[in-house]
Amino acid sequence: MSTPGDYSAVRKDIASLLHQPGYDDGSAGPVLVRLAWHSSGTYDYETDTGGSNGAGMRYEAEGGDPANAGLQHARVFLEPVKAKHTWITYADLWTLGGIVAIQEMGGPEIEWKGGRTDYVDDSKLPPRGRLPDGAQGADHIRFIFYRMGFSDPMIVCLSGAHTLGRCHSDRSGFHGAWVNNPTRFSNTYFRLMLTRNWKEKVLDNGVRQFVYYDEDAEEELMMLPTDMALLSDPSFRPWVELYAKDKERFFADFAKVFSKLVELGIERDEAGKVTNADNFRGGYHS
Ligand code: CCH
Repeated sequence: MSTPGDYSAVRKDIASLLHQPGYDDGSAGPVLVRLAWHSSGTYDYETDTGGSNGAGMRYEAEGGDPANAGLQHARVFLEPVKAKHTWITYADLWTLGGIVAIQEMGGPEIEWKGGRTDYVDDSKLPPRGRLPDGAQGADHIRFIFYRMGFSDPMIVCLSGAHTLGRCHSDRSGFHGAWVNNPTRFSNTYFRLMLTRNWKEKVLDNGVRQFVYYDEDAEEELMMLPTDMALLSDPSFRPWVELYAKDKERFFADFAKVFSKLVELGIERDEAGKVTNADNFRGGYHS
């Protein structure tokens, strides 16, 4: 147990659980990043519903969404941290998990503030279908991300997180990693997207993706149809080119846009205190 509000103690414990030799590429990092993103990425500006407040993935309505398949691994990895620092809300823990993982995997430092609530407000529950479908194209990505208030450059920038982790046939139906060093945060996703000869492939399960066989790594790398849409769309593409050649710019922009992502639906006063969380039922708030 730590002092309530001691987020640095929580950060340390998250960092020390990332090394998971028996899991995927040996790190819990990528799936923690996906948990932070899917917690937040259900937000809809117009109706002010969804977002990380409420940690809705604990319940079947949101946790059982096929788009969230596999994220129970991330939640299980974080459970010992919650058991030790009982004062932290799941909503804070799941967003902080992604932030710490990115930094520990060599990515930028990202601003993060606590205070999210675990109180589930039924009127704020997101319907299913709020998260993007990798089988689709540019119109779909815009529809999903504009709803959260992101612009075209921000969409491209956020997509750079696909330099981390992999697709699992038993979770999304897609298969493989985007880069051959998927536990290191970098701009490799953009560089490979531009420079490799991606070929369409239909997997045995009927799912369509794009692949390139990397002879050095002796591994087949992949891109989703939505990833390839960033290349073919004239408004997205210049940003792919910029981030491929300017790693510093990618890191700086990513830090800003990911911190915006985890703040979706969180209202704060000037001192940074959350004003739309139920303090009595929602656990501790600093
Ligand atoms: Fe993603 N992502 N993502 N993604 N994603 C998948 C895996 C990861 C889409 C689809 C998929 C973002 C945007 C999109 C991560 C971070 C981000 C998978 C494989 C699919 C499918 C899931 C599986 O099988 O396990 C689509 C579509 C979009 C947008 O159009 C954004 C934004 C982020 C974060 C900023 C990370 C990390 C992973 C790897 C997870 C793992 O378990 O290794």
